[in-house]
Amino acid sequence: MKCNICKSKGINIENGIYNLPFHNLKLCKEHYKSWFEKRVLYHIKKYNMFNKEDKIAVALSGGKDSISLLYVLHKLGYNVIGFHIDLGIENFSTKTKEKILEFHEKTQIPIKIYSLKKLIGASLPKALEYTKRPPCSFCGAVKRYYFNKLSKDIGCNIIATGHNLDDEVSTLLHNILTWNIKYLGRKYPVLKERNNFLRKVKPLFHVRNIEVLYYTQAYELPFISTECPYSTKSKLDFFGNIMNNIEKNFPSTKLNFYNGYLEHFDYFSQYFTNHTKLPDLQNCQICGEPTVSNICMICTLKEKIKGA
Ligand code: Q46
Ligand code: ZN
Ligand code: ZN
Repeated sequence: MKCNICKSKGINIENGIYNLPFHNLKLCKEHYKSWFEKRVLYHIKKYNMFNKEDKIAVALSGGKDSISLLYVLHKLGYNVIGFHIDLGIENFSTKTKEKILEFHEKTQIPIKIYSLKKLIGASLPKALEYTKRPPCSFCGAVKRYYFNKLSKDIGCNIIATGHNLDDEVSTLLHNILTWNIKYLGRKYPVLKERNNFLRKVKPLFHVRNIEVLYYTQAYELPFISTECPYSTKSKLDFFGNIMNNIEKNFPSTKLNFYNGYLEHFDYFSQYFTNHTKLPDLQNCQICGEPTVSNICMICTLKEKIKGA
């Protein structure tokens, strides 16, 4: 195989050639890096996600996607900071934190690590005893609250997450099959700021899983590859496998499927706005964050934990 740009030769990725059949491209390591970075930049600009004056908080889970996102945005010269919440899940959280610190040592990119135990008075496993919500739904709500609040506290105005094309198409397929208009009307790669919620963006929405993995390999970026013990990814993996099978027979289906959604987004968004009454938001009387009731879910939880 030869790099399409510089014509250097290799047999496979170990020999420095990245084969990207879905783009009809073969690239050496250096050209892969610049190709990846240019594409991310192109989509940031095309969707008007942010610019060099913005301060961007990257929600870091420690996995390959969020690690790559933080790295690529930093390489592109954006003002970024990584945010991680240590959930206190035995083994898993310690290993994740170690990888994030290793990444920081290697790259010197600024990272803030917060401990859930310090923030709410309990680790995730302990806090789950105070709720009936499924672990990931509860954990997602807690992280959303703190990413929003803590990012603002240190002057960030954008939150970026590492969702990639494979994540997006498997959730899209699932939500089309269930006609979940609430999802279809709101999952654009840019979710505008409103009511004290920061703007949220997904700069890797067009990048395949494998391309993100290649990027971490090209720069030898450390990341955690074990799954969180509470993960319920199996359902999404099921839809992801369906998409992989379709793509095998009909290359580029994933990208076309997602681009089709983006083209029709205004239609879904209009439909959603016309048919759904979003609850009025107010500021929590304790912490000031947006909420549907007088006291937000986190402040209520903290009170429960304190009183236990
Ligand atoms: S950390 Fe939290 Fe994930 Fe673990 S409990 Fe679920 S949501 S799987 S990204
Ligand atoms: Zn090359
Ligand atoms: Zn509150």
